[in-house]
Amino acid sequence: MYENSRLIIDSSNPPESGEIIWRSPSNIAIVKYWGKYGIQLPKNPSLSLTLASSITDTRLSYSLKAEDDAAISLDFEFQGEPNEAFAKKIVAYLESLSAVFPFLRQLDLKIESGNSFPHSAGIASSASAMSALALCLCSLEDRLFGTLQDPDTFDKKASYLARLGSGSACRSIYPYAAVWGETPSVAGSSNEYAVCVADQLHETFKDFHDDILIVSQDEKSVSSRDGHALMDGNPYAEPRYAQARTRMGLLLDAMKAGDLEAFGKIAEDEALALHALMMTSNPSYILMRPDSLAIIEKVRQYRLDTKIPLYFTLDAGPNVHLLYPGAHVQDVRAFIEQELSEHCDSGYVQQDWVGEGPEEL
Ligand code: 2P0
Repeated sequence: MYENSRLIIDSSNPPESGEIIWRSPSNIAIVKYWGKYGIQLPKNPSLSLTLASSITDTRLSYSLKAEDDAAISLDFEFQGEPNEAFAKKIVAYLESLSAVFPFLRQLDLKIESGNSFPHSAGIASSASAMSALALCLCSLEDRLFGTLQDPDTFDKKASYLARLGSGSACRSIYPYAAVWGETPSVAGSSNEYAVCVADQLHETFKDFHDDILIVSQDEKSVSSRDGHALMDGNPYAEPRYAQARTRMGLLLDAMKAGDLEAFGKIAEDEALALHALMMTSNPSYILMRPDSLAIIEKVRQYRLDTKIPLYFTLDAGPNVHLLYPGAHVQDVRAFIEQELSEHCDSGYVQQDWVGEGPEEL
């Protein structure tokens, strides 16, 4: 879609060396992406809230290679240290983009990346990391060729590139909320990239919290990549995709109206549907832990007792995300401290909230 053989540096007019830094957040899906085809193309549309405190900072430094060769030249550091495993993945990713960014082979690149949260905590680090890298690459293209001056064009390309790295990353490009995947509910929606739906949100969802209860920091028994692949043999796959399409319309209606009850019901139903799909895969697997269930039961009881609109969602892991409007932050934080942190690994809670999206530093 974005192949462009003209993006080649004219070596008779070499660019100066430079660096680009982007800070990009994670996101939490409310309607979930689970099941894909091709290169991270989704089987159903998804909607996420863009987070603020769970972020990756990525610095891309570049200079023209002294000697022309066709290899990707990359020096990579994660949290201040070389990381071979990540470096390999990033080289493979950059190689896969050679028709989109042919100039990458002309440069010596250094990428330094770091997260605001522990890498292994099960917070979607691929979303913040891949979106930050995609944004750096788009800024580099624009700096070298001036081809991405229009902000919408820039964001769309960054979202497309982030998706090629990790599906859910394409939603992190935008403030407040994004929709990825074709849906009649959002004009211009696409399977190739996400679009921003901030202008469709009731104000409630712009001052909205997501406190992430870290139940376990152990590595997951089944990766998201393998989990997506298992959807291909899942007997519930087709009804699930239809369910997600229906819920997308209902969720957008609820979020436009500021209907927290309808929003919360869809959020919880989606979380449990995601984990039901894992349990009904072949082989089946369970990523929730007993503490995840204990938290869910306490949240539902707390809502009944207090009428405070506190809801949960889950990512592909045991951690529980608590969703609630900013007006209730004091009550909910006290509840977490008194009742829920005992279910967390070393009492660890990552406080997060809906934010304004990535920024160039
Ligand atoms: C989501 N998740 O919508 C869903 C819900 C987790 C649960 O997308 O293979 O890291 O890179 O496309 O995006 C996690 O999977 O998978 C995910 P790839 P990704 O956020």
